[in-house]
Amino acid sequence: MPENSTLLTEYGWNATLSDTFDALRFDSPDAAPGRVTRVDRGQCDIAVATGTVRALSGSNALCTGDWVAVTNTALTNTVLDNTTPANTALANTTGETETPTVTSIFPRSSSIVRSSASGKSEGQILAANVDTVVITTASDGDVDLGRIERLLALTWESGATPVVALTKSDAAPDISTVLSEVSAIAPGATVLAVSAETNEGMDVLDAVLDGTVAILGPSGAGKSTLANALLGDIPASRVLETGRVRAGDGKGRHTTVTRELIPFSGGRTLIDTPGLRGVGMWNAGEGIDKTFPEIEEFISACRFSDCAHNSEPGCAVLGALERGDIDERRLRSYRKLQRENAWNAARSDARLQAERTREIKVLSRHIRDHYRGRRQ
Ligand SMILES: Nc1nc2c(ncn2[C@@H]2O[C@H](COP(=O)(O)OP(=O)(O)OP(=O)(O)O)[C@@H](O)[C@H]2O)c(=O)[nH]1
Ligand SMILES: [Mg+2]
Ligand SMILES: [Zn+2]
Repeated sequence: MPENSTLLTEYGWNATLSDTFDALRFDSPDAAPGRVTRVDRGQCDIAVATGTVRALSGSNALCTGDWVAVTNTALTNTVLDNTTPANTALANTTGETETPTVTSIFPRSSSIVRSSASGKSEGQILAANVDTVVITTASDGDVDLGRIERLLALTWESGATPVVALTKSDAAPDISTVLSEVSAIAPGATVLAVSAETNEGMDVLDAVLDGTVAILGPSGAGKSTLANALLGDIPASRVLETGRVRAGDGKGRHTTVTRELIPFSGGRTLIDTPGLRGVGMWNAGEGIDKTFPEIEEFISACRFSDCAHNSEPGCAVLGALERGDIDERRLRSYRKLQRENAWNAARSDARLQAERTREIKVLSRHIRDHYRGRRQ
């Protein structure tokens, strides 16, 4: 382990990561290990053993939670605590500036991916190396079961463990009904009613959170408020900003704008995230199956292996629906996520195909020009 690794330990540094780093360092012996705490516009904040540095991401597509090898951190002679914005470039002894730069990313133990909001055909990684995802929903208004199922599918697919937190339980008119409704659609996941106001359920929530914890959910669900409650006594400058919801529909105002990783008790870290507007399925087939185990159970019994469970003869899923073994809303939700997943997969295939065709065209033009050049 590098000297003075106490700070990194707060960010989750351990012996396994240290071994990975030793293997990665091969190409850049002066690099130091660090963890990405925030990313914006080609730059990122990285926690290293001596503090936090502002670094260039190099050619790497980084996201919050990534472990990286970064060069030029030795120039950070000022040890920065977490209350100061990270430094930019620092002058070295000869007066030149050398900006800390990420040279490589550690392989990710998990990544939370959704189909990108921009309509591009790639997935967007929301956070990396996450162990627990807290799926938040405010319990004082209408609870969107379909959205919880989406987030469950995304979480199961990532390899992280989901915990569903029904926030603002102090303001819920009937929390026990919400709790049983949501528990019924989240098989295998812990579902808790919590209040940052009265502290209800906060101890239990704290106890089930492990490793790197990402808090996801729509704007106004109370993610940052929950994060602050979990963080407990922290300097005022580190308290996350929270915002009131709209009076009419209880929607939030997108107060949080970056995904930020913060160390918290027990060597764990917390990632607060901006409110999610939409969560598209991306390569989430297994996650979807795990979200709907009572449907998945029947699929192998369908007559056709490519059964879409719509009207196909010999469909075991529709049989189960008729017998009342499967809930109709669940089946609709399942079909919707499956369709979306298949569509996004086809879209990315089509794009890869188009890219390949274009490459071949460019290549053949090069070859043609090359031979033409030789003939002249
Ligand atoms: N009554 C009550 N209100 C809460 C609770 N938790 C959060 N709120 C309120 O809900 C509103 C939104 O809280 P935030 O923590 O900013 O929500 P957020 O999910 O971080 O929202 P974005 O950053 O916009 O995504 C604020 O007015 C909070 O005071 C709670 O446990 N009880
Ligand atoms: Mg917030
Ligand atoms: Zn079927």
